[in-house]
Amino acid sequence: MSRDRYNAREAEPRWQRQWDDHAIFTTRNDDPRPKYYVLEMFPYPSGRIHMGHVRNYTMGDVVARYKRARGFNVLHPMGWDAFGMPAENAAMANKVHPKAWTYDNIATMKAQLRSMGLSLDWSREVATCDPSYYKHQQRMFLDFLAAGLVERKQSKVNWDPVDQTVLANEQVIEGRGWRSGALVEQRELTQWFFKISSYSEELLTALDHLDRWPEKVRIMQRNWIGRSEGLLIRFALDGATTPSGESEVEVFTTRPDTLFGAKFVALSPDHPLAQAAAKTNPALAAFIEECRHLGTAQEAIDTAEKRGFDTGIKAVHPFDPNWQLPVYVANFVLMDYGTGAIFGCPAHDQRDLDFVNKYGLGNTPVVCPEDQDPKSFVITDTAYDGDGRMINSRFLDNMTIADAKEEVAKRLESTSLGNRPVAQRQVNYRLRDWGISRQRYWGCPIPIIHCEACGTVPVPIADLPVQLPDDIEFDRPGNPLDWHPTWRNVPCPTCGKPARRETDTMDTFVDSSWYYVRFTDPANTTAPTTRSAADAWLPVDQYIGGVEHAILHLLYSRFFTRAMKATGHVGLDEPFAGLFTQGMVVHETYRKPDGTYAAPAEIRIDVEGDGRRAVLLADGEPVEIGPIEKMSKSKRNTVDPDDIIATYGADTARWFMLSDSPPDRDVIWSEERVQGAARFVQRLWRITADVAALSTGRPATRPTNFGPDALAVRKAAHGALDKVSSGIEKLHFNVCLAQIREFTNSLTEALARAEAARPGTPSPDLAWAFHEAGVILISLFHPMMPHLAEECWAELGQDGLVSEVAWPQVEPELLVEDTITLPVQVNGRKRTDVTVSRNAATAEIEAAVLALDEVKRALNGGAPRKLIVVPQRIVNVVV
Ligand code: ANZ
Ligand code: ZN
Repeated sequence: MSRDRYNAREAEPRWQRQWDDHAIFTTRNDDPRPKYYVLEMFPYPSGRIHMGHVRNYTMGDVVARYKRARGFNVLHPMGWDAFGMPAENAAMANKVHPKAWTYDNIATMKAQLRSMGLSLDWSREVATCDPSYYKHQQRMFLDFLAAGLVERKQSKVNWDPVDQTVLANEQVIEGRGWRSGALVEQRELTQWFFKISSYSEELLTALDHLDRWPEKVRIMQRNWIGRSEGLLIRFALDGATTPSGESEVEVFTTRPDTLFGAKFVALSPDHPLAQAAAKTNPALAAFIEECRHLGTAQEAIDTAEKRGFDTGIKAVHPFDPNWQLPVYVANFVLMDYGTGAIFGCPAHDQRDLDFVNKYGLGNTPVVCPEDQDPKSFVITDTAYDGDGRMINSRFLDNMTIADAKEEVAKRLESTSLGNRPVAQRQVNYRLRDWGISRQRYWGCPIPIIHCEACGTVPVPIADLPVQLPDDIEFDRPGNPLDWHPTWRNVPCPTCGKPARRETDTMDTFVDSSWYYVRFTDPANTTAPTTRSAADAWLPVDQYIGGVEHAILHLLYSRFFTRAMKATGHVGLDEPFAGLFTQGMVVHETYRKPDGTYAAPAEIRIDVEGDGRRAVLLADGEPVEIGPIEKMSKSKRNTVDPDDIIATYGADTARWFMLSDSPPDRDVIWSEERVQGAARFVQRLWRITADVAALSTGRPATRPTNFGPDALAVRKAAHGALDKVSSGIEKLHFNVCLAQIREFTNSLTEALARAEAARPGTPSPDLAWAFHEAGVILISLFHPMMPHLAEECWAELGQDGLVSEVAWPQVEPELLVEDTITLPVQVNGRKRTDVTVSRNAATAEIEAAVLALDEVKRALNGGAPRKLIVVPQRIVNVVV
């Protein structure tokens, strides 16, 4: 062959230029073909792409290229989630402007993405830090505000004392700020909120219809929304024990059945009754102050030691006026859930049990598992929260939990305290409103002006965008916008008097909550969306990204779409019809004798017998091979996509990423396996050359008959085509790749056989079949290795670009693999063939033979004298 090695380094940029020159990935909104919107989660412009991006974007690209070949008008855009703290951190550390830092990173990463050969429509690129993007976000904030979906309220927030900013609960990890790692404090601040909690029920029930989402993600969202049905119960207080004659406290419970196991009532440290009691009780006041240092995050509260303080107040059991319960203030009771007060039933709630075991309040089990004897059933260290029958519960005894809940609810609903029922049913959600205020510079300014006379005044839409000032200093902690000499000073839009701008900017999760909508018409300068375009393109048919976004980003986007619908910007509720969460890219770690990590590029692996040994390239010192972990800078186990692309080419990297594991599992990066992928690239190149050589003499039109060799080649090709097509539809990429390898093997063998039998000139039907197989093979691997595919396509003498060619059509007849064709003889002479299932019973074969025209003619209406079936070989009819 003329060129026996495929040179990816030379070929890849050449094909990328071709695609660009022909703008073949630019998508038009007025294209009449059916639409398909495939989207990968857009990157944060951190500086360089990493292997996680390579994996994510390769998967999306396979889908995009496949759907395009299947005749869809495919939208496959890319942009930048470009606001956020790292740009400010870089500004503080390196004296570079966040904007310059961000746009430099975008330029670098865009070049890297281009080198991957992704079929993206770059004409729709957006960066969320661009005023042409955030202008519309500000507009929607104002629309949401007018629609009652935004609220300004005092709230307790997680305050990161190092970054000097508010953190969402989710940004607090084990009591520390997600970026700074500083211990989080609680502060009372006035913040802007999106009222996501108004949609709790809807966001929950709609999950049932997201049948192309992973079940695990739906479960996580369900838990996050956290719906619970329960009872609000008012406990009377013994007036003699309360600070100023308070007469009752209301609790929320999901387990009213356990009321007879109650041992105490507990209040949140922020509960008004706790506050009132603290006024005259300095020790209690000190305890409450201590609780303040715990974050507002659920996790911090769950993991902290359960502590309480006995207020001396006594509550009265709702079913027994002579039964008093001590009232504690406890650190595990949240003010913003339920009523901020609970009754504790230690036998059936672990927190309550930990609590009573600490304070010596004892426990009484009231639910007994079916397989236990109620007389001997005791609880010591582990609460029982399973099913069972009621015990120790007076009129509830022997009931199921469900019946007991109902009985308690009924009785308390019809008993009164004061002149209201003691209890009332209530549904609660864990989901809190979304606090979006951040005290940062590099974010979307909240378009509000504060006026002493008029209050909070929306910036008039005509004045948008409220643009970030460029001249900004990062010389002290806090919000740089607060220190700007002039930016905040503006006249009030309503009264004209001097007023000041809101200096908080929006949580960056807002930016990523609607970018997929903006992609449908990013050129619209007057409105966030063009309704016709948004409605035509949405929902995203296939969204692909990391499972780390399973809760927040996806939930916020689902809310945002609904809010955009309520304000007329889109016409649908659910933005992502199909969701796929890919696994991570993981790699071995290498530790030097001094405990520091070595990078993969710094070591060499020697294989000795069945063991592997790592040594430092520099000095041959041994290095310990550590566990396989997610690629991360801290463990230095990263591999730079640029290096891989430079060494092997993008196609090899893409192929490897898809080949080694199911796409939802982690893939272990292994240099040896990457080399395997690189060898396969060369193999495909050689096989293309062989196909080209052996198919030159093929007939111009499709032969009507194919001999067994040609038929076998065609069956292999169509079988692979069928399986790869359905594999891509199901995103089972690794299965597709295995199919392509298998097909390649069988084609290699067929080519070798043909070459051995008739060097250089196979029969015309076989030559035709080889060519067809070559076309199918290239089409099949094109979505994964597009550059190589273009090169092979040209080598095979095909016209145009394979990126623009239609997906081959399967011929279903060729998929019937489990049949066998037997010659049929009549009185010793072959008359015809019969095709039957390979494992057909003799009677079945006989029936099929008797139904053949040739045999019927020979029998002339009579029965055969003999009918002999030689299994797998031949059939003889004796007339
Ligand atoms: C008595 C009880 C007995 C409870 C028992 C549980 C088990 P979910 O399902 O998450 O809604 N609770 C109520 N308000 C609370 C607050 N502000 N802070 C901390 N805990 C609170 O949880 C509801 C249960 O959590 C309620 O039911 C209450 O304890 C507690 F065997 O009431 B339960
Ligand atoms: Zn005013």
